[in-house]
Amino acid sequence: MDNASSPTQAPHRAGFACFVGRPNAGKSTLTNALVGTKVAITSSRPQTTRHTVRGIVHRPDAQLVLVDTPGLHKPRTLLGERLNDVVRTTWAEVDVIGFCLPADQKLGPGDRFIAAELAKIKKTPKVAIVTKTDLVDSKTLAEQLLAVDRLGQELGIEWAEIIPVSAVGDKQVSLLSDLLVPLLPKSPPLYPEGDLTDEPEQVMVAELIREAALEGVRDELPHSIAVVVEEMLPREGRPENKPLLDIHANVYIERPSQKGIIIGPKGARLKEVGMRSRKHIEALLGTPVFLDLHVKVAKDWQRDPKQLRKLGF
Ligand SMILES: Nc1nc2c(ncn2[C@@H]2O[C@H](COP(=O)(O)OP(=O)(O)OP(=O)(O)O)[C@@H](O)[C@H]2O)c(=O)[nH]1
Ligand SMILES: [Mg+2]
Repeated sequence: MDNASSPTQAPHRAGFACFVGRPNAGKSTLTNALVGTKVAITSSRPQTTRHTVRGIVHRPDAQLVLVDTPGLHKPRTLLGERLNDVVRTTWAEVDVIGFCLPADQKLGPGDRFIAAELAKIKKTPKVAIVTKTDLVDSKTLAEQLLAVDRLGQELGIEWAEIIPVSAVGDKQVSLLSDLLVPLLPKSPPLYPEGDLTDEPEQVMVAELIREAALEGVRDELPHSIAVVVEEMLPREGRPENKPLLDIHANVYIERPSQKGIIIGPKGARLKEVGMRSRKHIEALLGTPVFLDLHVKVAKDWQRDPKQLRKLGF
């Protein structure tokens, strides 16, 4: 009898865990920390994630598929409504839900709203994850853990676990995966070994450009930015050992007045965005890249069903 079938060894498990929480709670950063690679873009602006991103954690005993979702919030646009729908559909389909609450902010109406929604889903185990613990002292953290426990009691949610983590400080991240695995069903792996995400390359590239474009912009502008990769083609006539990938992408904004901000004086900002994202894209694809960025206006795309469809929502 080989080891795999010995009765003392736990059966292999595989399944889906989704992270939910309000915008900026640290869901995508935690997803990346667990996977060990950047599969989801992150930023200090709320509502960075706009579609579900799957990150895959491979372990000898289990395959944990993390589904990072957009932050759930009060929708102000059609895009916002679409994002919230995506989140709700996702949590109906997963084996375990990880509810992310930042340690550095008192529980607010946004968290209560999500918790009340989660309370309606009876069958799925829920783990409360207090994120960003590196930002607070131990007293504040203890108070937050108690508050989360009380929130569960108030709403009739029985947390399978309450766990504090820091994705940036790498505290308790692997413990979190240890706690999630037993909540998954017994199953062989669902994805091939080595796959870290099922995101198409073109989407990953667009997201890396959007991440770079988000840096340093303020107010409403982050929400107005969308990126679409139009074409990715190997440059013809290059020697085999010196390939170059041409990437053409459009950066969309909502109003002509935003164009100047994105492009910057003499194109300096757009150039910076190109340089910064190109580094990440080259690391992702493992090949030198020529990145051609164009800024275009898609008028009020967040509210326009036709434009939303064109941009992939
Ligand atoms: N200090 C600290 N900062 C963190 C930690 N996790 C996330 N952050 C920061 O919090 C901000 C938001 O992180 P994200 O991972 O993008 O948050 P999110 O929940 O995915 O946000 P949305 O996609 O907008 O819903 C970023 O600036 C992160 O760097 C952490 O463990 N410690
Ligand atoms: Mg996110």
